[in-house]
Amino acid sequence: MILRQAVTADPAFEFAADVRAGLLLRGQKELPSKYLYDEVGSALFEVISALPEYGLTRADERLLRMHAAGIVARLNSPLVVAELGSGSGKKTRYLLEALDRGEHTRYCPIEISHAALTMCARELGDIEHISIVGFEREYLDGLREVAAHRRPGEQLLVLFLGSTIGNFDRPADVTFLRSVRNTLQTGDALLLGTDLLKPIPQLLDAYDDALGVTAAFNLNLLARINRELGGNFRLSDFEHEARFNPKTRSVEMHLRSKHAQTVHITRAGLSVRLEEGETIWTESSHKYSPSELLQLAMAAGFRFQGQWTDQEWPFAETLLVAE
Ligand code: AVJ
Repeated sequence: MILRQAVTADPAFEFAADVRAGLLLRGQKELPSKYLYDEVGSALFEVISALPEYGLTRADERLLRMHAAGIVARLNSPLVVAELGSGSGKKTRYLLEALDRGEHTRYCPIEISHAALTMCARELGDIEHISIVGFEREYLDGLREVAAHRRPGEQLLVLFLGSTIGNFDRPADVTFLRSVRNTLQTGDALLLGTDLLKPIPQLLDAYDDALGVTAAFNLNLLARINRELGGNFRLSDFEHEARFNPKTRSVEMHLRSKHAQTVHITRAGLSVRLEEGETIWTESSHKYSPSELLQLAMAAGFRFQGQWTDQEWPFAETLLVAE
């Protein structure tokens, strides 16, 4: 793999600033969900994907396995593939293998996690007609760079799988997709994987599994603050909570303070008081309906090209083309 790294500001400084801003909010305290994915968090998410309660990743993979040929048939060649948040790269294999059309294809995973990029290069490095160029960047920065290096006549396919879009609040999801659209040329494609609405008890189980892996995934955010920013959170003073918010149609993860306490975070220069029962909101996972997805895509400047859904665990892959 060729690796392109960004020359960015000190990441610990940014983490500290975001933690400070989120914990000093006057109403609901919050922490950005992107910080759930350090090395421990990424490994825990891999375990979550294997849990019986969490059908999301398996549905995504099943759809790509069953329909890779059908999806690829709707794309032009030559093609460059950019993936926003490659994760382990496992499910992308089906698409990349289906792209064997007698020519070489560049695959550009874009990830802020170095660990994930390495994992993905190891997982996909053996596919013969594919060359991997990894971008250790924020999504839009990486995508701009991929777009800047495309060759004339190449179609760009952006993969945004695993329902990561669900972590954006509405309407930030439209804003984000619009920014993606604006880095593309007319005729470029976006394959969007989204989790669909399903019965609430099933959703709550998926985000509060019997083994407690999701609880560990959530609590790890506090452990990470302790490790990287010199915090003194006692993890046993907090409990994991998953809630369904009907207004936003999202599952929210929170960390509930079991009693009144004050926490210090040295490298964020911060002392925070939490009341008994008060929560820190750490993630939202929005659930979509197929018709809402179409509206979202249209509002962002795409037109509908095809959709594949899973019946066992309602989930959709939607292929969109930039207008
Ligand atoms: C990786 C963002 C799709 O929101 O379902 C899993 C992360 N959070 N369990 C999701 C997650 C709690 C996951 N995504």
